[in-house]
Amino acid sequence: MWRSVPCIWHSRSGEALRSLTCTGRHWVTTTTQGSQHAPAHSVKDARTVPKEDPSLEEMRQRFGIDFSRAKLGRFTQTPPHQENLFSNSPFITSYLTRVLPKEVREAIWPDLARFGERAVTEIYRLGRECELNQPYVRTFDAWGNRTDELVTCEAWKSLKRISAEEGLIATAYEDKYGEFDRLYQMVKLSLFSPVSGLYSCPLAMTDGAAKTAKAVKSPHLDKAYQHLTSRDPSQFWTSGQWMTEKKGGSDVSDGTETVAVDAGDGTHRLFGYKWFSSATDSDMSLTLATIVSDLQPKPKSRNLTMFYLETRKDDGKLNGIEIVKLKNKLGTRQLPTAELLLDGTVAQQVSDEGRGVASIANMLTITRFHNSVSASAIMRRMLQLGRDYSQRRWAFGRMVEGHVLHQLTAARLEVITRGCEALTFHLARLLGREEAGVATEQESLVLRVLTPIMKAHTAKAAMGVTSEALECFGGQGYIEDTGLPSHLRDAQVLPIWEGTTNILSLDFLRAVMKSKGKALTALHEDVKARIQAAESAGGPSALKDACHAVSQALGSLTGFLQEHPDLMEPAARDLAFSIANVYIGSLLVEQAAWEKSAASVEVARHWCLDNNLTAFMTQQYRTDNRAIVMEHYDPSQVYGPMF
Ligand code: UCC
Repeated sequence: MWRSVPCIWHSRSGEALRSLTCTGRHWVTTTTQGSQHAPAHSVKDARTVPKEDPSLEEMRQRFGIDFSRAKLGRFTQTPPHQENLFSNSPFITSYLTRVLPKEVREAIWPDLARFGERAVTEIYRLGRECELNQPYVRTFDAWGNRTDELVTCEAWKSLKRISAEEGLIATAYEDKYGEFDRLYQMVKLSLFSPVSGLYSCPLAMTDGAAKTAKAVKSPHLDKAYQHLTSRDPSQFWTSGQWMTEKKGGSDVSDGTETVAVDAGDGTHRLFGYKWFSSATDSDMSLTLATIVSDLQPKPKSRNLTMFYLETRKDDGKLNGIEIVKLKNKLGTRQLPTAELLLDGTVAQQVSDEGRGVASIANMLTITRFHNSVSASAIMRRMLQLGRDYSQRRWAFGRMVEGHVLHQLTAARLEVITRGCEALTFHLARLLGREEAGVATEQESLVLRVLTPIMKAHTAKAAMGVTSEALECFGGQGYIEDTGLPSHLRDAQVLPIWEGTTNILSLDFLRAVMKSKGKALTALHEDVKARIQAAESAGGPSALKDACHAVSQALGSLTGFLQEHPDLMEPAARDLAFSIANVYIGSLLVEQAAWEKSAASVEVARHWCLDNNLTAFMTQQYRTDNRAIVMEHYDPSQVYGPMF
């Protein structure tokens, strides 16, 4: 481990002035004045020794020069190095090896390995540039003309080109590998997402729009579909998803004020205010509005319709849209998110009247997948950086990676991350099967109920893991120049957009109700079958306890559901997380039973045995929780609004 290569500095005349050699415990610095001893670890990496030309010091002394840089010490820390997000990712590579047919694996593996490298080299640099050159709006030109020009950096534009070239959307729609297209795309997206300067967000909505266009089959969306799924950068379009309004963040159906008026030429004109439109530079958007007419001048409640619009007219001007302002957000600042006024925007109706939410739900499903892919990928990225750094950072007499408490902390993060990867990529596989028309009814039910649960679970995990992983860098994790803190800021959006944790927990319940309980039976059968298969596969005996723990947790989940149907709503969140835990347990056991490696078995055991897979607080659900929260709150004793 010690670098004992002597480092010899020369004066201009070539005379050796100083040498640096390592005795094992100490570095010995030999100068014209003698030798100094320093602990070896303080200069262990030759790159950490500043190489000032010693002839400068000689000149200072010869001519009595008083000017010299202040000494800041000798040591500088080597930064973390980046790994290939695909090739060095233990779960993804092993999972794909298990589930992909040989011919598909051989066809896509080189592309994923190549893209994994491109991601952490070229794309990472572009993403960083987007973080440093954030978008802004030039509302007026110098002569007072309203322009609403959205200015994005060149790197942001390059990321659009790369997204098309790499087929980051197209891959899911080309039917090249049938039921595996979606999985291939999602794995590729996971390599892009954590280094992409948040270009992953416009791609999420673009993918959602492509899926919606395919599902709703409106002729008005044919052209859009071609653009959204193009690999040609000159043809490739991105899409917005303008759902959020001031009154309707989560409650879209009751809070949407935008109205649509029939223009009599086959189009509608939209009037409204979209409060949170991400990727304002997109070429098109899907949005919701209530149709009004002379017969129905007041918007009918909960009667939303989906519309398609192109953001610019043929002359390049905005299509009846004003960019009122860009949002000042906690994170995701690379991403132009705006408040938009729609003032006569030309749009095409692309769903039946009143079927807006049901139609745009196609988009929600896909963007929720992207959320989970991003969550899993940000965790993987942080763990990769952290493990490399732990090999370069010396503290308390050894490298950080040599401390047992660090090893345990990092292993816990690894287990959580693998669980999220297992859930996300397994569901991506089911989504691909459904899209290819080969999913069983059970698989479709599982996919519907687990999609919101997956989004909720992975987003929360990403916050915890990213925060903990920053600690692995000590104070440097808090310093902007390292590029690390933005990961935590950006991760905080994951539990918020595309449905908060409570909204998703209720969405899961609604899906269960709609299926008349069949979805829960499907989940139960799925987990049971996976555990039975793992047990009968004769895998490592160390997995027996893990299988048992999952089966027991499944029993306690079923028991709770049977005994307390009246508590579904207050228990929705705990149910969602318990189901995620149990399902992930079954997936990790399945993977370990096949892989049989010591690490995969330990991961499954950590997950299944070291956590309570289910947690129901029956007493809490019945408590007057409002009374706890509102204790000492008196609305007459407040001091006016904040801001
Ligand atoms: O726009 C945004 C920013 C974009 C940024 C994207 C980037 C993310 C990627 C990150 C990568 C880095 S954020 C906008 C986000 N907004 C939301 O997520 C809305 C949250 N609220 C909900 O999810 C609500 O549950 C609603 C709006 C979906 C519920 O509204 P309703 O009207 O109460 O809905 P209903 O009555 O429950 O359902 C209406 C219909 C039903 O179909 P039918 O009528 O046939 O029975 C439902 O089954 O819609 C169907 N439906 C669904 N179908 C509702 N939810 C779903 C679903 N999740 N999947 C399938």
